[in-house]
Amino acid sequence: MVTDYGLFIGGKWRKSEGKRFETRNPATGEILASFPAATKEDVSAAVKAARGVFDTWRRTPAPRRGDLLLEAARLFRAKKEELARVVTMEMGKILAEGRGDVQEVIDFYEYAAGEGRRMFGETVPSELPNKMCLTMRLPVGPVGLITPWNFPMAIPAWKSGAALIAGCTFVLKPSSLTPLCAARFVEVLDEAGFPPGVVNMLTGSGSIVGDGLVAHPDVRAISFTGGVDTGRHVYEGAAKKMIKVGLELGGKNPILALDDANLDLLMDGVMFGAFGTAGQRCTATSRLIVHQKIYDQVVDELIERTEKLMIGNPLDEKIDMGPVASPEQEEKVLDYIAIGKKEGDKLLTGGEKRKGGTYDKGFFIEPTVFGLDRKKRLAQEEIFGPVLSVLKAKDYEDAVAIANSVKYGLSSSIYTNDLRWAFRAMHDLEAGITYVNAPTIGAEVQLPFGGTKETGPTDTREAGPTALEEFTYWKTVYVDYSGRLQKAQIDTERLAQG
Ligand code: UN1
Repeated sequence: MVTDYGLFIGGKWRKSEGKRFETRNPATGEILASFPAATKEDVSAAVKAARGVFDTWRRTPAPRRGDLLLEAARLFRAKKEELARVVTMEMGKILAEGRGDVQEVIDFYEYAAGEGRRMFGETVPSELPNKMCLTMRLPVGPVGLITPWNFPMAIPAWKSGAALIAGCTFVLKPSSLTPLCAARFVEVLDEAGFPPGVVNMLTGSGSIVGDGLVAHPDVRAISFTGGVDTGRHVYEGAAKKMIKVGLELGGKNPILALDDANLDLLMDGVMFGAFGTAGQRCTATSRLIVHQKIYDQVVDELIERTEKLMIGNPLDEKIDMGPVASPEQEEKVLDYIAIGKKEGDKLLTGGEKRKGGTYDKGFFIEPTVFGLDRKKRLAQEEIFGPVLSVLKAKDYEDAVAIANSVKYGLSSSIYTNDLRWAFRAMHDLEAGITYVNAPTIGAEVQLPFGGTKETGPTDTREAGPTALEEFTYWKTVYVDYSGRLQKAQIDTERLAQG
């Protein structure tokens, strides 16, 4: 049965005048649900609802806001299996990863709830007597959250959990490939008991809903995860209004394999990093940079392991890798594979769309490995699919130079047993995250997540204690209890003279 969803505005599912669209299972082609493409009027209504309740929500004590987040986390835990299946059916990641997606929601909501009892500011001495100073965080206002399809519950949770605990109300605009995940996510928040208007969701296009949120005068921050071009567009729009913006825009994440690495550990990490979620993570390992001494051995092992991966319907627990998420994704990845073949990059394994039988119903691409030169397009551009490039490095310095030769800087990794290289890599790799002896994926919610270079501005970080920065501003307070006018900088001179 296909559910016809509405838009979630002011605590109710509402009808829209907008055209409807459907969401499908990328493994089977089955239609899962239908949604309206919100109109400009819907955007105004959702922001109005978020603005209307903002003062009540910001005045709700943060620990009490935290209670609601904890209640949501409890409900997510109770529904974990059911929601994981929705993630797998709508997005195509294997069930174990669907469960991981929902677990990340639980983890972050629990973590963010605790922030409600911290959210520390500082007390600072004044230069004048009987006067003190302090700093505190205040919520910026209603915010817009624009989320991608690859972590269709976890990323809405990172953004909304931080916004809610900070005291912001929000309008979520999920990717049009995964509106069902977002709707199920929002249903849980509704059940947890957030006051009407605190949580709102609009499905629809980037040009109407996304741009509409960015431009709306009452939306006071935007958090966006997605591609660089859209991110730049969001950044420009946000600059016009002088609002906060958090951007997380992808990566070309390397694993550096030094000649002393534990090869089994390395191979386990590479397989998970490159082909987990069919390579559709911002943090996916898309380059393997190998020391020349172990290059041939690593390539042989890589081909052997890649060819053993089972591709198929991700609901089947035996399957290692599901489909890519949509026909557009499939076309993009196959185009990159064609570029690789044309530019003379050495195709080591894979490189084809899987055909025949049930494969014809979905978007299945073989896990693919190319051996190539650092300057080639496949070694530079984000592919967002199951395509790994292997590059040969002369030594540590050369490996770092290759790693840093791209425009992105999200995640990175080094496999070595030599502390000297491990510690140097922490400083040398231009990336927001560096793993030692672990692949480029697998970030935990209690730590900052984000990148450098064109992955996004470095002043915001999702997750961890830094998550609050996206949705709050600092208020500085001076309290003068001397009972007379004291002049900073001016009276100070008199005081110094005694
Ligand atoms: C993303 O791909 O945008 O670190 C997020 C990881 C996940 C989150 C990825 N926990 O791979």
